[in-house]
Amino acid sequence: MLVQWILLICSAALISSKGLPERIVGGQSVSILSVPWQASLQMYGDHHCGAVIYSEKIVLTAAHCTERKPPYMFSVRVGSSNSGFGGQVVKVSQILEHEAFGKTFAESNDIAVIQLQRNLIMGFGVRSIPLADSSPQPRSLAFVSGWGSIESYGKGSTTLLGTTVAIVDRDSCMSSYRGGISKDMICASAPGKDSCGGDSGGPLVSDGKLVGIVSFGRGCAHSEYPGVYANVAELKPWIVKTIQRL
Ligand code: 4AZ
Repeated sequence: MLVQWILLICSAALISSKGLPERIVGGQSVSILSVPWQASLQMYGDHHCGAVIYSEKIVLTAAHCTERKPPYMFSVRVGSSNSGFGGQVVKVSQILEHEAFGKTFAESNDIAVIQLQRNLIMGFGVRSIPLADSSPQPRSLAFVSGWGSIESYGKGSTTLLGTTVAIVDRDSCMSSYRGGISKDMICASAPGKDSCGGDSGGPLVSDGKLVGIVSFGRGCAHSEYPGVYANVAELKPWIVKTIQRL
């Protein structure tokens, strides 16, 4: 009887500690049904980075997630709130990274187009998202999601997390990063909230459009360093042209 009580108390403690709102960084659990364009880019079957569903055959991610690695190492999981099981898993057939990735700064043009071996079955929890045509205004709210760490240098989360951040104006982001921000980047932050390691390649969505792809930052939720994202509106001509080449 005593053993049962100890077990019960231990499991209750475990469950309640998992319920703490210390997710993505400063976020909460979200269902794939509310961010159905979110995908997990897997390397040898393990979550490696986020990705975004563009169409049945195409997902987008960050170039630093695929950097020079061959397609056979990768697959994509969609339609599941958990990065380790459920939904659909489809193998990658081709990866095209931005030719100017890492040219101006280490993370310039941090975007790659991924073609899948077979079509995704679209439906509940599996949907594409349109690309933004113009960059959102500073202070616009945007939602970022992923299976990344809940703190700087921490472990990834197996359940999907998300949080709301605000677009930061270019000049103030420039001064935070001492000029290392190019036009193909856009910054976003909120006190105690941020994307983090393992969220890279995932979506930043504002007003129903994909405005950013998680790229980098100094630490996570650091008050002086916003999260930096590939600026989808600026990169849209490259994305469209590259998909036509596939
Ligand atoms: C990373 O290492 C990473 N705070 C991604 C996003 C941010 C920081 C680090 C933004 O993948």
